[in-house]
Formats: sequence, C-alpha cells, structure tokens
Amino acid sequence: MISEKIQSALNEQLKEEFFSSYLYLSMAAYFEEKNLKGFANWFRIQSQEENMHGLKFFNFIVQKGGKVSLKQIDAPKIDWKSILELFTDSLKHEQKITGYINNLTELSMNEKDYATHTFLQWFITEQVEEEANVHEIIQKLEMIGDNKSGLYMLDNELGSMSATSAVE
Ligand code: OFO
Repeated sequence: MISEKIQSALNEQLKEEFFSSYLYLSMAAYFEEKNLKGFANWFRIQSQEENMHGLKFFNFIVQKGGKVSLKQIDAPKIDWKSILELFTDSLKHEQKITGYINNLTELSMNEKDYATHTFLQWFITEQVEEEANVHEIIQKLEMIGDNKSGLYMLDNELGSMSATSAVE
C-alpha cells in the first residue's frame, strides 16, 4: 500500500509527465511547420519517452494497490521566437521536472516509503541525462548562430536518432 500523501504526489507527477509529452509534441509540431524534420523527430521521441515516464508512474501506483487519478492536462505553448528560445524553454522545463522528482524523493524519505524511494531513483538518473542532452543541443545552437548549413547539419544529426526506451 501507499499513503494518501504519496499517492496524491505520484498522481500529480504522472500528470506532469504527460504534460511534458504534450509540450514536446507541440515543439515537434513547431519544427514540422518549418520543415525541420530532424528536430521534429527528436521532439517526437522526447514526447514518446515522456509518455513512457507517465506510464511508469501509472504502473507503479497500480502495483502498489493505489488509485490512479488522471488530472486535466494544460495546453502547452505553441510558438517560440527562435529555435534557441524553444530549447531554452525545454531545458527550463526539465529543470522544473528535476525539482519535482527531488521533492517527491524527499517526501518518500520523510514518509519512510522505501519502495517509492527506490522507484524514483530511475527518474533521478534519467533527469541528469535529459538535462545534459538539451544543454548539449543549446551549446551547438549557440555555436551555429545564424549559419544555415550548421542548422541543416544539426537537423540531420537529430533526424538520425531513434527511440530506445521501453515501459517496464
Ligand atoms: Fe523529461 O522527464 Fe520525464 O521525468
């Protein structure tokens, strides 16, 4: 079993993961509109991964005999002034999610909920990787500046990536 407090916090995070999926799908749409298929591919993959994160929370609540309660998901932003602004938003978003995961981990320690604490370790590692990936792309974009061929190359690079994760 899980406590009411933990259950409600897990359900809240489940919603955040699905919001992330929605946000990244909106970012993918922005790139589709610009015909930057590689960037769009990268965000489609991010969106799928966030969906998988949401399902991990769903599965964990079910396994612990808790009650899944799906919340309303806000509409994400649909326009950005530049590609760099979009990626900066994406990094800020991941940092916010890291903060939520940290708070949840702290709550699980305070509640002496060791199963939830262990479950969250995967997300702590995942957040380090996700923030690093976005940061790397931001650095490349800063280097590229207004250079169109640089942007074309980065689009090709991001287009060659494929999804690797699966729901357990
Ligand atoms: Fe991008 O993060 Fe989920 O957790």
